Amino acid sequence: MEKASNYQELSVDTIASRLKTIDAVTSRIGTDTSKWQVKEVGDGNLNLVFIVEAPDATLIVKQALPYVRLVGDSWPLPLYRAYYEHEALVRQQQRAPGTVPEIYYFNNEQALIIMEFLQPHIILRGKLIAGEKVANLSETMGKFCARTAFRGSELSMKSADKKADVGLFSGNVEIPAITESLVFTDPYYDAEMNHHTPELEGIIKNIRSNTALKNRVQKMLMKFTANTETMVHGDLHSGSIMSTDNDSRIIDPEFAQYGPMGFDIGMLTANFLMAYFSQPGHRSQADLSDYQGWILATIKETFEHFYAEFRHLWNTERTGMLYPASLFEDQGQSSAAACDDVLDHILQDAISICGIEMHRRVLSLAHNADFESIEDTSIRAPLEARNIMMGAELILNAENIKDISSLTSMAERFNTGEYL
Ligand code: SR1
Ligand code: MG
Repeated sequence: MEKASNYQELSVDTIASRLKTIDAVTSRIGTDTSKWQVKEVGDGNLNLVFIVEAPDATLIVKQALPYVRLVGDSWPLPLYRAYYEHEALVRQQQRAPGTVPEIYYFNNEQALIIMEFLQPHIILRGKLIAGEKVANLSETMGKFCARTAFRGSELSMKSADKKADVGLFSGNVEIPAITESLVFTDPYYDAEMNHHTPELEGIIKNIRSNTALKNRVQKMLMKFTANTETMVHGDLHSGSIMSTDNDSRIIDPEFAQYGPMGFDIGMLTANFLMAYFSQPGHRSQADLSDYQGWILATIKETFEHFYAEFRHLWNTERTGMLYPASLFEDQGQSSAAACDDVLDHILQDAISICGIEMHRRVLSLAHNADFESIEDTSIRAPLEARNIMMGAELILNAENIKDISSLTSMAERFNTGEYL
């Protein structure tokens, strides 16, 4: 890795002069910079993101900042994270082809990735808030989670390659540290940067005084840091998915690391559930139950696609050292029960992660627009309370939730609960 000593932050005004000599750029959008239109559109918590539009093509230019954008330069963050994001994109493209943007150019020193502009895709979270359905979403996401989980693990990879990759990604220290504190720890005490809707005070006090719950969450954190089953996206929420009415792509894997196979699908489920619980703040009774039903069906179908694809890969691509055919098929014995067992273990982790993610988005620093955009806190707070209560149930009773229908039925029950 190069040292980021000559790093210079891009701006709308400097982008043309900075990019005009890069072949990967000019071969796509030409050399006449007077025809380039540049907009900064980054609305995430960490980076600069520019759209550079020219008559024949448009590019996305993403540059890491040396600090957390959401907080400011009081929270420095290493630029080397762009290196890991690029490495993660390369692996995701190999493991789940066609689901991530094509990369055109990477510059480590400038922490810069230039990639495909997805059009007419928009951030999925916006669609969920607007009540728009996305066809094929569950299939894309279920297959993405299954393919990246399976193909990044020693079910598929050669052990030496996988261990080398774990070693490589273990150099990315600061980004997992954000997840370790903001997701797993800060929600459960009065951490400095936390904030929450004032009406939730009583519920939050109960959550933070529940030692059984904190014990469970810390146990999951121990797994998150020690278990390197596969390369996870690491931040698979609805702001990391871009969709049209029938196509979805996955972006922004800068939180990638080796971790539990259930991490991504668990975090994704939490974000679908938060979209579900927040719906009464976004639409009238007339189309509420239809849209909420679609979200729950999406969760269920995402898992169905995940299971089907994982089983398919198990039967066709099990080339790693785990559960080798020599122990099963070559002996004339089925490995189907072993696969079911692995899937049960993934579901258990996913359920716990799901509950924890549901908590952190209303208790910790980085909230989501699903709830935050409901301005009237007397409407927002009871919906967030349902989300918090279900999150606690998921964390405390993960092992009793044996299938995804139990989880969606539970969501319907909490969706009518009054907790304030
Ligand atoms: C300080 S970063 C806060 C959050 O933004 C990212 O998208 C991750 O979700 C992280 O936890
Ligand atoms: Mg992000």
